[in-house]
Amino acid sequence: MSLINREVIQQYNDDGVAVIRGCISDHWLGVLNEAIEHDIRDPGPFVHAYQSESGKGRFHGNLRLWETEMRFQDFCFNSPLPEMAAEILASEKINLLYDQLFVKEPETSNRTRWHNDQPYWAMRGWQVLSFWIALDPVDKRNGALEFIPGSHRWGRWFQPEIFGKGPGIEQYERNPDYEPVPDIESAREHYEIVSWDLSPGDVYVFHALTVHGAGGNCSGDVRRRGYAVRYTGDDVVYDARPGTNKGLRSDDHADGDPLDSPRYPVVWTS
Ligand SMILES: O=C(O)CCC(=O)C(=O)O
Repeated sequence: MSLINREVIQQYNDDGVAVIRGCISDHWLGVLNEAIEHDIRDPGPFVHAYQSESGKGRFHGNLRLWETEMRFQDFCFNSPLPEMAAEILASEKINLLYDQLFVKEPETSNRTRWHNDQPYWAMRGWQVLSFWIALDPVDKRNGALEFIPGSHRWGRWFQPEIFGKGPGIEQYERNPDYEPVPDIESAREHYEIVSWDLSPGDVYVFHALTVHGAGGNCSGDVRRRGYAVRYTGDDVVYDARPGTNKGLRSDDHADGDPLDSPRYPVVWTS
């Protein structure tokens, strides 16, 4: 039986982004809630504590959480997401690329800059997506994600830039094949921009080249916890090009290698 309805898959293919309502069960939301609160109190090794731009609130980011926290690992491996990824990507197997946490507490004014994800990642291929899971009610006021539909097919790779300042956060190497991200925020009227309000358990699913960003959390009392899990399909291999996030590279892979390994485990096969 199919886990995803056909309209969602069609919209993902056409627009590079779709919403899956009620995707995550209460059981898994409970697991994630506990693991996230634990990570905020006692962060895993890849934490990036972005400085709050307003001096208020807190922007807590972390990645590769599943490698050290078994509750995240259980979710990334055993929730319905790997099989959903296989259906959406029409892939025979699914690898876990990595997972990432974005917590904007109330009054955290930091925007998430417009970007597309694939330039940050040491892999190439078309079959790569993210599920972004809402743990709180999300709307424009507290930092709902915004997307440019169809931008996954622009064929444009934008130079990665840091999301904020903070201890240990370094500028990215320049890659001459990348182009600077246009100033979309100042020219919003020239772009089609879509966004959806989410309830806890709803998910944005989007292609790795879809351009997206988010506002700050302007709410005085509603948190905005988003947990993203990135999966790849059959056509993806390791890519050693410059400009990617060093923390997401692997010392055990050479350019062109299949990802399959403890670092990028196969989490589903047909
Ligand atoms: O949650 C955010 O603010 C940003 C999320 C994002 O950029 C991503 O998941 O790729």
